[in-house]
Amino acid sequence: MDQIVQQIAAYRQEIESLEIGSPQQLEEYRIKFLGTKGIVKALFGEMRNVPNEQKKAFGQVLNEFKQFAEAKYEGAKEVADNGPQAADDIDLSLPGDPLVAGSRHPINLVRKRIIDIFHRLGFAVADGPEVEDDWHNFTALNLPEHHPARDMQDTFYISQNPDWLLRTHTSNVQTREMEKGQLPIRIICPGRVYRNETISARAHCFFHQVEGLYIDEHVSFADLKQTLYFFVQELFGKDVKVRFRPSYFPFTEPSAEMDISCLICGGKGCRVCKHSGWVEILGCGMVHPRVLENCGIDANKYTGYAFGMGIERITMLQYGINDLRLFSENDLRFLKQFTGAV
Ligand code: 2U9
Repeated sequence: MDQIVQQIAAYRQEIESLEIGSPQQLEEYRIKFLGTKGIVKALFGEMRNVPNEQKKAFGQVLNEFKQFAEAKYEGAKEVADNGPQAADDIDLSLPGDPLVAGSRHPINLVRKRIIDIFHRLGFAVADGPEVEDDWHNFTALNLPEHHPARDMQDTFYISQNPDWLLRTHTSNVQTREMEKGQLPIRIICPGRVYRNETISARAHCFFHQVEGLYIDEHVSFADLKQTLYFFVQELFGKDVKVRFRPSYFPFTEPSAEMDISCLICGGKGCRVCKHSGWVEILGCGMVHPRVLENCGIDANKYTGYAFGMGIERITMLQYGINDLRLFSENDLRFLKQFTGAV
């Protein structure tokens, strides 16, 4: 039986490589393989020589081969009868398949709104690398060597080079801009940042920030407060109240966190604001003189302010979203809810 099975495999290859291009070739094929004196019929005749215990398996091989040979015939006959579908067979007057219009991702919606507001205040958008060296992400920013933020637990390092990492904030764009030495500087830096966090409803290993930097002569904390107050009024409406709380960041001195009155309860107290009436929205401060000097700027002549915010956090507040993971799961049931938003 092995010999016949090998023979069938060879016939299969022959059929596969056959090109049937004319009605005459089609008829020749039919006679050779499917005719009353054809190969398929002859193979079925071999059944009587096969031992009883192998008959079932052989029958299966034969049937599959027969179907294969017939399918080749039917396919070639279809082309011979109707010809291959030509371009002019297509009816262009039929309605097309509907194109479903996409929509902006909520993170990009809010990112755009933030950029537009700062644009009106004279801020330009600056961009920089997501794979950064230690200097631009940490050292220049007065983040000392043993600062916990540098720990492997918090930062993704690039294995080929211990000096490279995935930026943990977009501040690297500002340090690079400052090093260019063209003053004044008035920029915002939107972008993706990476932190080695366990993924949960409140944390992810990547998220998006917008940071801002203004450096010139005589820039004061009052300028910072007024700019940020204008920003939140534009974003959340004129009724929003702000408060600044003292804080600490290695790259700013003095430093503060800015809260806004809770958008859900209007400041009365609810679950979102943990019954305080306030929600934290960003961090800010005057650029530390050591950071200015690190980047080649004369700290006796120039001062500057900086601020940073997480876009996910602002988007969650604006739309009442309670799980950070929704932003990166590509679930259309979530994303479609932003169709039409501008
Ligand atoms: C330079 C100098 C100073 C940027 C700043 C913050 C305060 C801040 C956080 C907000 C939420 C990061 O996304 S978040 O976790 N940011 O609180 N960022 S001041 O300060 C700079 C940046 C660059 C050269």
